[in-house]
Amino acid sequence: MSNINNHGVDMNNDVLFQELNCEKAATIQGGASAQVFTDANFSGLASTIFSDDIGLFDLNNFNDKISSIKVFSGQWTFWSDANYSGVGIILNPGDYATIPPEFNDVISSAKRNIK
Ligand SMILES: [Ca+2]
Ligand SMILES: [Ca+2]
Repeated sequence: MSNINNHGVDMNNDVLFQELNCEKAATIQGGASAQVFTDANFSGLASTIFSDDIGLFDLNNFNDKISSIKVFSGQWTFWSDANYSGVGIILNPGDYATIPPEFNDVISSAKRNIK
């Protein structure tokens, strides 16, 4: 009887610990998954992505203007055309002060492949 109870307490502690870790990670990133910039070196206008996909970067006319990218979490594909079509570049978490010339000022959509 007491063994069963102890096991239950341990499992609850594990779950609580995991939830706290997720909360902490979300606080550090502000819940954002990526950030895009109209100029190289994270300058110009910035737009923060909080969702898992952007069918078209139409907000503030980011379409065909993105020149640098920060990926905070997951693996993303940034596409040259709207709705995840055209040519794609796969980016893992990291800071990309510049992107390959063939993707500069052409990105129109993005989707997170892996969370
Ligand atoms: Ca640009
Ligand atoms: Ca485009």
